[in-house]
Amino acid sequence: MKKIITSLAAITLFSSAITAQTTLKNTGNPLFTDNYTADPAPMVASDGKLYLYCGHDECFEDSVGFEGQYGFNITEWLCYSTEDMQTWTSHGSIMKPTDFKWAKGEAWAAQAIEKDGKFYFYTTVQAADPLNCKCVAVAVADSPTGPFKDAIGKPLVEDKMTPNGERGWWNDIDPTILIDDDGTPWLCWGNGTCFLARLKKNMVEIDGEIITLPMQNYVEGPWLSKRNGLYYLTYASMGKGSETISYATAKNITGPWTFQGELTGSGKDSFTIHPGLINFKGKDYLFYHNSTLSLNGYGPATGRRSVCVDKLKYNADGTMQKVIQTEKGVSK
Ligand code: FUB
Repeated sequence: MKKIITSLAAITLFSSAITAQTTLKNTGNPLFTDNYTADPAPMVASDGKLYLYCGHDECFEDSVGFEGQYGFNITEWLCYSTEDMQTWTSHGSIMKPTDFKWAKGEAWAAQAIEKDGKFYFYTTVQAADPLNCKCVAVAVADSPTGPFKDAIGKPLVEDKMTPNGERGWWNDIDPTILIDDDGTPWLCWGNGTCFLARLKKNMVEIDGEIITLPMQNYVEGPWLSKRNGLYYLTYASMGKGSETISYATAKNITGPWTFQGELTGSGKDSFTIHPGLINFKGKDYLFYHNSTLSLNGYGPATGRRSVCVDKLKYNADGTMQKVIQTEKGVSK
């Protein structure tokens, strides 16, 4: 095993659930080898730590995924944290899709953000009857590691709110959240179509119209960020047979957006790739996933992905340099 679990650091009690925290050393990519992990979403909290949220890929032969034997089977979201990118704490599961009473499963991509001492977790689930569609859900917690609870008791976005999307009931996945300099929260999401909406300052209601952002070669997995007054929309784009990461920039979040090309190639052995950009302690990083890890006798597969991280560099004009995916990652 590439990484060694160095200690059982703590046992934390949250709402009668027991979460074992383990400490992991960064020895390169993939970053975590205690679990299969996908759709990385980094967040820097006011406690100075970087928290990394991801889906727990659990596609195994005896557990058929909802896209077939080697497809996705993602039943919970995991959280990891670090103070230095070298030593990571695994906090285990922070939420399951079925914690949303109206959902029946599928822990697809998510992103968390801190506002006024609360942590908002925007995520994707499959709604149960009568909706039966992919939905954007929102949960809230007092701590970055939960416990997270459904914030509104219903979907934040459901299929009937996005009739203009080309993928129908499949549209409403992969939310990304940005709080603008004036305090306005913006939510962006979508598969096949990239949707954008303003949220009310309470973080849990759409404020006004849902618009679409034309993005070249767009598939899914948008990630909103802002740097030096310039907005960035980084997303999974269609490459040659598998996804790559591309990005666009804009002076106004509602557009026009300028396509800036590919930021990465495909994730090794993975059809999907999913960006998560963060500036942490003055350095920029791109999180993504590939499928190179063999764990407990199971090899790479569509539904057995692993989070990776590499350095991200900006040019003087604000464009990003192409990220080369490395095995060393940001390990020392
Ligand atoms: O993990 C399930 C889906 O795969 C995500 O929602 C997409 O972004 C893709 O990574």
